[in-house]
Amino acid sequence: MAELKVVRGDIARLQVEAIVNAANSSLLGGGGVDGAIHRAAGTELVEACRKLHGCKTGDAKATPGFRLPARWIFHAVGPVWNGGEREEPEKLASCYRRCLELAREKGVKTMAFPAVSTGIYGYPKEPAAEIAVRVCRDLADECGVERVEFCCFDEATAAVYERVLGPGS
Ligand code: AR6
Repeated sequence: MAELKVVRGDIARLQVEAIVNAANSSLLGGGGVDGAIHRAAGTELVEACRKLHGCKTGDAKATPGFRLPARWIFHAVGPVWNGGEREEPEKLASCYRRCLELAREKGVKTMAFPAVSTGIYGYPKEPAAEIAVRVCRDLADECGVERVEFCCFDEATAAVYERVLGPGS
């Protein structure tokens, strides 16, 4: 069974094979975790992203990690929260699923996700964490992923993930 755990801090510094970026559909950078990843990876990242010609909501695309410790960055585009009736849960689940599929494609065994969509995009933290954990529990093993780290930037997000993951997380 894959290990699912909570870690605190800046995802750009994590020693895992792939980190996930909470991007927007242009893939050309932005604020939040996207800005932090672009700053840490260096300007080659935006050049690589430009060649991908954007990404639809619910999908994800891979680039190298450039100056990051991680070898890969999976750029996922989460939904903007609009009250929950516009397929936001399905689109968020699809982001996590696509990142696990990219992990399988690239042979990645250790990866980290930020809390996609829960910052600027406004998705409520608790239901977002429930989706993240459910999709990773369902698919990590079949995608060959042995460890998933949920990287939480703030204490409140970490507490939500710890609750959702249950004792021992
Ligand atoms: N490491 C880990 N988590 C972080 C970091 C970091 N360095 N920085 C912020 N977070 P957000 P979204 C957390 O807003 O809601 C960008 O402009 C943050 O506290 O980064 O998917 C993109 O270009 C929150 O819990 O992403 C898009 O336009 C989580 O990461 C838009 O924001 C996600 O917050 C995407 O919005």
